[in-house]
Amino acid sequence: MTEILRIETILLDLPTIRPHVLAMATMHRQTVCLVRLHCSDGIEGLGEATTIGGLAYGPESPETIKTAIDTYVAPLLAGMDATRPAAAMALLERHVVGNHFAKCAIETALLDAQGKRLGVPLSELLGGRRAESLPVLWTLASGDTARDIAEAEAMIDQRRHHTFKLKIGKRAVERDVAHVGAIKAALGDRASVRVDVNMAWDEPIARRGMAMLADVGCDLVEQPITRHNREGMARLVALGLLPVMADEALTGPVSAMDYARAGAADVFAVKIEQSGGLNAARAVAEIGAAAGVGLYGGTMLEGSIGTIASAHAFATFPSLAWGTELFGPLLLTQDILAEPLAYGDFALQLPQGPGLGIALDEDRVAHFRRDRTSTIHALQGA
Ligand code: MUC
Ligand code: MG
Repeated sequence: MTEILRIETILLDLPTIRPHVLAMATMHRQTVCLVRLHCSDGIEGLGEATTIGGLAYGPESPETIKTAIDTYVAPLLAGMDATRPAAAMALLERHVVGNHFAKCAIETALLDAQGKRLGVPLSELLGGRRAESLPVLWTLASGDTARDIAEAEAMIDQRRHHTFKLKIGKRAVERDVAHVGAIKAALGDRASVRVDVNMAWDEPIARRGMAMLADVGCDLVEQPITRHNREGMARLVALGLLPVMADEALTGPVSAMDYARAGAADVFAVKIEQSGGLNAARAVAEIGAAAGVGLYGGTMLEGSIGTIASAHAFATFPSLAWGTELFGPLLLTQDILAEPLAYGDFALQLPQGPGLGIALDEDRVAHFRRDRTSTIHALQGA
C-alpha cells in the first residue's frame, strides 16, 4: 500500500504590492500555510491555506490552520492509503469538525499527489475540465480613488483585467458610492464595476446603497449584509435593483442549499477554502446551478497553490457566468513557484501537467518561511 508518511506545514509571509484595504482589515502581506504531504512512493502533494487579515474574516487563521493540521490532522492521516483521497477526507470529516480551510489544504495536497501518481491534471480527478482558461477580475482596494483609477487603466492597457471589484463598506455609504461612481465614470464601457461590502451594511442602508449604486452603473453587489440575515438577503434580491452575490454565507453545500431555497442570492461566490475543499466547492456550484443561481469563482486571496487549485475546481463547474477573481498571486511581490502562473488576455490559463501542474521554487520557500525570518530577527536582537 502507498502510505501517507508525513504532513509538513510551513508558514510563509509574502508582502503585497500595495496595502489592500477591506471593510474588516488592511493587508500589507499575505500569510500562506503551505502543506507538503509526503507519500511512501516518493510523491509529494502540495496544498495551501490562506485567510484574510489573520482572524478578521473568519474563524480560522494561518496559525490555527497550522496547529490544527500538526496536532490533529497529520497524526490522523499518517499511515493511511495515499491513493484513496476521498477515504482520507471522509475520515477527516468524522474526526474534525469545521476547520474548512485546513481541510481544503489537505484535500488539495491529496489530490495533487494522486494526480501526479496517475499522470493526470487535478481537474480530471474532479470530473474533467470544461475550459482551458478562466476570466479573472481585479480588486481595486488601495483606499484612494485616483490611485484605483490609475491602477484600473493600467490593467486594461496590459490586457490583464477589464472587470473590477471595489471593496466598500468602511466609510459612509454616500462616500463609498461617490468612489464607485467616479471609477465607473472614468472607465465607462471599457469595464464592468462591481462592489463587495463584506457584510458591513445593515438592511436599510443596503436598500439605499444599492439604489444609489445602480444609478452610478455598478453591475453587482457582493454580500451587502451579514450572512446570518438570509431573509434580508432574499428581500434585497427581490428588490431587483442589482444582482446580489452571496460570499461569506456560503460555507459549504448545506449553506448553499439553504440560500438557494430561500432565494437569498442571484449569484454564488464559490470558494474552495470556505466550502471546505474542492469537492465541497463543486457541490456548492452544482446546488447553485440547479437552483438557477449564477456562479462566480471566488478567492481567499490565496497564493499560487491555492489559486491554481481553485482554477482546477472552477474549470469543472457547469457554468461560470460571472467569471472569477483568481488574482491572488498578482497581489504579491514574490511568487514561490519555479514558473509563475500564466495570466494574460484577461484570463488565467490552466496548466497541462499532472496534479496541480506547478512546482515550488525551494529557495523562495526557504527565504519566506516565518520560522527562518523569526530566527534571523532573534539573532539580530541578540
Ligand atoms: C472577499 O470577500 O471576496 C476577494 C477579493 C478580495 O480582494 O478580497 C477577497 C475577499
Ligand atoms: Mg467577498
